[in-house]
Amino acid sequence: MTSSTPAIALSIAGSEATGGAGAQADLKTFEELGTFGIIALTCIVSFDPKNNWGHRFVPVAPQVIADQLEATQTAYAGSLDTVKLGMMGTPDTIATVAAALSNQEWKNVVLDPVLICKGQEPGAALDTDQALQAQLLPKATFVTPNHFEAEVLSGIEIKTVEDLKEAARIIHEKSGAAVLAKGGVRLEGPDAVDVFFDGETLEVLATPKVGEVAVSGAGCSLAAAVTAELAKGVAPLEAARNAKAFVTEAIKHRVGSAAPFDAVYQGGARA
Ligand code: PXL
Repeated sequence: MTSSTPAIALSIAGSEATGGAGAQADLKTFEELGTFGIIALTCIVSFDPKNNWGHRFVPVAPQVIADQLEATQTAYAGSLDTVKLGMMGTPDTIATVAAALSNQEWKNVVLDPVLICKGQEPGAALDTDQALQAQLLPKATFVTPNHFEAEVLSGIEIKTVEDLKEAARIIHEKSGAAVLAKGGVRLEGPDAVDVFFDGETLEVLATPKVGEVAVSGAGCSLAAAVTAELAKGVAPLEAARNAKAFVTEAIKHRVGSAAPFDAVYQGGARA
C-alpha cells in the first residue's frame, strides 16, 4: 500500500432509499472523511408516504449477504481491518454476518446497535435484539447506542447525563468495547450531550443543540464517521470527537423534503 492509498472502510448495513440514513449515509461519510468506502447490503427500507412514512422492510437473502462479504473480504484480504455494522433486521442476517466476521481478524468493529425498525413485527424485533446482543455485541470494539438503545442495552432509565454515564459504564462492562452513548435531543438542556467511555477514560462530549428535532441519518453518520477515523488510525476518543464535529456540521446543513424529517448532509463540513 502506498501512502496515497486510502484506508478501507466496510459497512454492513441496510439501504434507506431517501438517502438520509443507512448504507447511503455510511458511504457518503466514508468518502467525505477520505476513506475508500464499501457496502454489503443487509436489507432495503423504503418509507411509505401513503402510510405515515412507515418503514417497508425487505431483507436481503442470507446467501446473498454471505456472497457480498465473501467478495469483499477476498478482494481486500490483508488491507480490510475496519467494519461498521448498521441495521441487520433479522436473526438470520445477524447469524450470517457474525459467521463472516469470524473468517478474519479485525482491528475495529464499530456496532451501531440499530434495535428496532418501525416496519418490523414486535416479536421479530425482540428476536433480532437478542441475536444482536448475543452474536454481534461481543465482537464489537466500539458501540454507538442512541438514547433508546442505551436504555435497552444497559437496562437502566436515562434521564440525565449522570444516567447516560452509568449506561455507558454498564454497556462497556457487557461488551468490553469503547462506548459512545448518545443523548442527542432526548436529554433536556441546551447541549447535545454524548458520553464516551472505554474502561479508563470517561468524557462528556457536548455541543450546542442545532434544534430540538432529531434529523434522519445523524446516528448512522456518527458511527460511520467514527469508523472512518478509526480506519485511518485515529485513536477511539479522538475519533469520537471528530465524528461529533462532523455530524454537527451535517445537521446544520440538513436537507428538507416532503418526508416529515430532514436528512443530514455529509458535505456540511465542506459547505
Ligand atoms: O437510522 C437507523 C436506520 C438504519 N438503517 C436503515 C434505516 C434506518 C432508519 O430508517 O432505514 C436502513
